[in-house]
This record gives sequence, C-alpha cells and structure tokens, in this order.
Amino acid sequence: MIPDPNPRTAVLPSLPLDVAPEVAAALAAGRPVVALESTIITHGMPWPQNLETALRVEAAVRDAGAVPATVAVRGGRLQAGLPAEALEHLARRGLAVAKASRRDLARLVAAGQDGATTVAATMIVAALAGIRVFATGGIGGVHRGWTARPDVSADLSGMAHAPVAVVSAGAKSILDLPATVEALDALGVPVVGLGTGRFPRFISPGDDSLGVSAVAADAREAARLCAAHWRFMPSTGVLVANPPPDDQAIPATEMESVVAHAVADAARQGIRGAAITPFLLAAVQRATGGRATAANVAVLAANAHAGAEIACALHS
Ligand code: PSU
Ligand code: MN
Repeated sequence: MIPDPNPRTAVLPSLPLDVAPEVAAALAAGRPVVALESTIITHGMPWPQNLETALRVEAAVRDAGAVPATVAVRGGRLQAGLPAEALEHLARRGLAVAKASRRDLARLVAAGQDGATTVAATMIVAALAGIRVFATGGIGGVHRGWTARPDVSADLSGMAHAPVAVVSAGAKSILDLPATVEALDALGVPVVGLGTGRFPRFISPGDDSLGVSAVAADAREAARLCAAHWRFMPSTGVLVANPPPDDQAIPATEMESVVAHAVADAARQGIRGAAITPFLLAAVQRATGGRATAANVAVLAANAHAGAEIACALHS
C-alpha cells in the first residue's frame, strides 16, 4: 500500500487520542488547561505518596483556575486527562508500568499497552490535544559522565519539537546541569526564569554559575514571552524555570554529596539507560530521609500553580 503523502488526512481521523470530557470542554471554550506527566507517578515516588502527590498536583492546578490533564497511555490509546481511578491504577502498579518516552509511544500504541509518559512524551500528547502549558518537577537532561556514555534525555530534543511551555524547577540535580543548559541553548529552547536569573537545580536553588536566557517577573510576563515565541516559532517549546519554594529547598552543597554517591553506586551496579533516572531519584530520596520527597512534592505543587497562572494569562 502506498502511504498517503499527507499525514494529516492519513493519520488524524484514526489518531489514538482520548481527551477527557472536562479537558475537551475547557479547550473548546478557550479555558486554561495544564498538562501533567505520569512517569513521576509510576517511577518518581513510591505508593501511596505517588497517588497523594498526583491528586495534590491536580488540585493545585484547579485552585489556580485551570483544568488539569494528566497524560498517559492506556490500552494503546494516548490519554489527555485521567479519571481518579486511572491515576490510582497507575500509582499502584508503579514500576510495572512502562516508562514511555518519545521513542516508546509508537510501540505501546501498536501493542495496545499502557505507559507512563515522560516530559518528552507528555509534550507530544499535549500538543496533539491542543494544550499549551505543561507542569512538572524537573526535566531530564544531559547525564553526568556523558563524555564516556552520551546519555542525553529525549526531554531536551522534545523541548524543540512541540509548541508547549514546560514549567519546571530547571533540571534535576542528578544531571550535568551546565551541559544541560548548553544543550538547551544549542536546541534553541528559550529558558525563562520565573522571577529569577539563576537556573534552578530542581529541589535546590540555582546560583550565579548558571543563568537563564530571559527573566520574567511573573506568570503574566512569562505568558507574554511564550506568546511572542510562538508567533515566529510556532512548533517549538519554551522552558519556564521556576525556583523551588525557599522554605522547602535543599541546599545545593548538601544535594551534591548525596548525588555524587548515588551516581557512583549506579555506575558500580551497571545501571544504564531509562533505568538510571528512577534509580538516582530513589537513592536521593533514601539518603535524605524523605526530605527530598517532601521538597519534590512542594516543587511539583508550586510548578502546577505557576503553570495554571501562565495558562490563565495566555487566555486573558
Ligand atoms: N523528575 C522527577 N521524577 C521523575 C522524572 C523527572 O522528579 O520521575 C522523570 C520525568 O518523567 C522525566 C524523566 O521526563 O524522568 C527523564 O528520564 P530520562 O532521563 O530517562 O529521559
Ligand atoms: Mn537516557
């Protein structure tokens, strides 16, 4: 069979995408929607904190006046917006659910399977559904030791492939952050600091060694920057970097020794590829006696709130 040369007519009628009724109604009425990822539920935290966190993050989006749309793959169909029982199902199954990045979406859809979407995959689904703002904790990036093994998260190229503003506390401190910022620069992704000129380090504050490419005083200004970006680059993303709340942040020096240990452990145990991020995050959570988890939840809620404010500003 000769493939249809026009992918719109060939693919869209059978697009395996389900948009939840509340999300579809909001989008149709031009009301603000914020996409949320699901890898953080299955691979980022243990049961039952993962479900509590997912519900708290959805509530934070609602409190700030937008509709949450948690993204996942269920039975081979892309989902934008999950009912509470689907969130619970993902949270209970945890690591047994496939971690779905961009490369994995086609295989899961073709096989009719479930998947929890990473930042990169969530951006694709958000863009297909017409959602412009997505909130998460910290994006993936260039892993430490990349000169020996070039492990670079598809989150980075994903930022350059979908017209979505990703609100995140910079990138995770388990990464090589200067290399991650350089990669975003090379990909042409604007990094907008929300009330800061310093690139945040996920649950730790940023410092003067690493900056952003633009500063927005508040959500309204961040929304204006995104709108300006999409006028002439309508198919690429923006990273909005929101620093962790002061009272919950963990000092970078303290994180650094914990992360260095975890990275050395991962190397000794030969942990690689998609398994490395969940391994390092779990090791950091153990080593900080739950403080990292509390900070992680606070960061997610703060980003959900900021994402909703930006979505509201985009619609006003
Ligand atoms: N940040 C967290 N917890 C997580 C992740 C990020 O605090 O679980 C997940 C996100 O889904 C992100 C993914 O997109 O890790 C990156 O994985 P990788 O480095 O394999 O691309
Ligand atoms: Mn990787």
